[in-house]
Amino acid sequence: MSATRFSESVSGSIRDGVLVVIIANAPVNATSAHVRQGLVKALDHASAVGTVIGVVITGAGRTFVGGADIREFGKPPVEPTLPEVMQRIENCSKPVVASVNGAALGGGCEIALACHGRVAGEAASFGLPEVKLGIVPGAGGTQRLPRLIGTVAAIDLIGSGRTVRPDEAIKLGLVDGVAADHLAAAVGLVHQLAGQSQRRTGLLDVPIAELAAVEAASKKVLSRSRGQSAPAEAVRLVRLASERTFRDGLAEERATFLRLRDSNEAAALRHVFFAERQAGKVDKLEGIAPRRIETVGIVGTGLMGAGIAVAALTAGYRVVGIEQTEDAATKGRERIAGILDKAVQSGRLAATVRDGCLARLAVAANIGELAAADFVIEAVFDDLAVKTELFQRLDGIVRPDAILATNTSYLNPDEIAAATAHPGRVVGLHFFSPANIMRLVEVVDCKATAPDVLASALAFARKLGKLPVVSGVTEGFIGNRIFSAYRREAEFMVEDGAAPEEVDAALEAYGFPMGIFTVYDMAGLEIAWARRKRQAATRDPNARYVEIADKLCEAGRFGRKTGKGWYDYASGEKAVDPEVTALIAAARAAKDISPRRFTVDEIVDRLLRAMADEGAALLTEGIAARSSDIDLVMINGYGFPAHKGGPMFAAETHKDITP
Ligand code: T1G
Repeated sequence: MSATRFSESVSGSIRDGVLVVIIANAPVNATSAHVRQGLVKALDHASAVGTVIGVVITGAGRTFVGGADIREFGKPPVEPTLPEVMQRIENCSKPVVASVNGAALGGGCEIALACHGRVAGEAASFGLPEVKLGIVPGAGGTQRLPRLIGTVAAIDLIGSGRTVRPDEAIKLGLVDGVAADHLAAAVGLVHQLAGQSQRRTGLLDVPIAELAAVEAASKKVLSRSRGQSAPAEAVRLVRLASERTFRDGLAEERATFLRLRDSNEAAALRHVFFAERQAGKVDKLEGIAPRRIETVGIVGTGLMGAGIAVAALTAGYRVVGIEQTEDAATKGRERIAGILDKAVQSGRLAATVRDGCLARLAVAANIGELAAADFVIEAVFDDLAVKTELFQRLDGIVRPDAILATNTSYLNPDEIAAATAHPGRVVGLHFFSPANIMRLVEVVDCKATAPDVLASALAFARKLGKLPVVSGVTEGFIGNRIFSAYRREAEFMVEDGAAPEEVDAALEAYGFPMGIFTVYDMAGLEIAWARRKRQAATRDPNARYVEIADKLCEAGRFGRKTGKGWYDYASGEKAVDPEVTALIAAARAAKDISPRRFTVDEIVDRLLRAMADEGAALLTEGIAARSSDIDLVMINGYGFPAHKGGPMFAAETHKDITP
């Protein structure tokens, strides 16, 4: 049957007396203005044509509807608004059924909720992830979802922004059926509903829920919101659904959505959303195909190597781990198996997947086992001679087209590459520990790295589910270089009068999970101390240098692991240590510094400015390709609060930062 076009992205055709409406708005069928206009025209058409008994709405391609068009936010609204479309669907005199072929997210899920019935295909997923964008659902989601699945489940889904697959959706009552041929099932459901009074979601009563369960669900969402306002607003709106009329609830939801949409928090999270999709895009790699990778070699199966091995195994690769002795190899395999077992115990991994991973894992003491590897990552002690010697040995073992990746944090990978037979096949892959959990990987584009090797490293990182950010070669790459600047500025302020606990409190109030001195104590002070001692001979004598951290190390205060660092941990919790307070006072006196007070705003402004200035230098030097990459590194590797957008975004929008 020929299709009727209702707009550039919405068309329909008749199937068994049902108007099947297809939304085709690449890449994710976002509800752009022409989608909304097309849907209204299709509903008008269905209502006007007597032989049409009802409507099915479905999406073209892999997505049902990926949500409102985020790029339209902040622009003047174009009629019809999404809430108006939902009302037209829900109030349609003929049955409207959603045939959910893929992701139904945000406004996409709200379209499904406004329909009189919902059938999920096997590839369907449902979610209201608006809180991840700093907003709340704005087209009825907070008011319709609890009417279908209850208040507690709705608080969980909308407060967390997580998605559900068909099996959970049907259990929750979110869909009426799951079918491989969801379109045929949806047409069938229209026939079942035709001629009856429609089950309008908005007119359903919210099922009564136990207050204790509602409170517990609310508390769980709020405990994770760490400084963000959207999750709390989402919970408030869902709970309102059982307290106010549908009309009042919709009005309150819309007002809250519009207020949050224009907030700094939402702007920051939208920035992060688009930044993540830009990261890892490298112009010079246009048209460059990555090499085939099936077997991954990992030299060193300590904490870092084992984490990388688990990430590669769960991504489906075959992994050959290498250690120096049989005993170390056995321990390495046990370490990897232990991480996989923990993932199974926590429900994050199916036991069958774990078994498949172990079947694809070999850990040996014979480095010759790497002959078959397509991609080898070294995760050995961070020493230039050790890594260089290893790569020289690998030159004689692996195939010429195999890729060698160094996981160094601070060494210069160009020097490692230069010592090998094929520098073009060397690339940096700086994982963040634990490598099986942390999303961020800095992919280091060395001077000699061949384009297809860089493309292969990026493809490998993506297949691991990582967030790859390309960095040029500089000490500490993007993240650690900015972290060093951040640490220096914090220590300047401590030497000038701020207490470490004041700096940490200011950072935690801003949204960091932990302040820098607490992080320092967790990571261990000795690492930076070793680097400062290494750099002492070449340090600029005229540059300000704070010796307080050195004094702490000289006193054996290396942080939490030694029970003392910037704080004291005798009680098990961090506590201000009078010895440190005295040590800081002595350091100030030695430089005739009269301590002064710092406000919280000044502490935050100075640290944001230090990070942003270092980020600007990285852009000027061509180490970072774009400022949003720098934001992603600091958010995903160093705890910078995502709802502040990252240091570069915050510097641009933070009104009080001193120029
Ligand atoms: N608006 C505009 N562009 C979008 C978009 C959206 N909602 N979603 C994705 N894109 C772009 C993305 O920037 C990228 O562009 C391309 O599509 C492919 O994306 C009223 C107000 C749907 C699961 O939060 O989760 O509805 O880089 O790489 O891996 O209550 O995109 O190619 O130029 O992610 O296949 C709520 C966001 C919006 C879902 C597909 N919806 N999107 O993943 O592709 S607010 C969301 C996603 C809302 C209502 C409220 C994913 C996806 P480019 P991609 P993918």
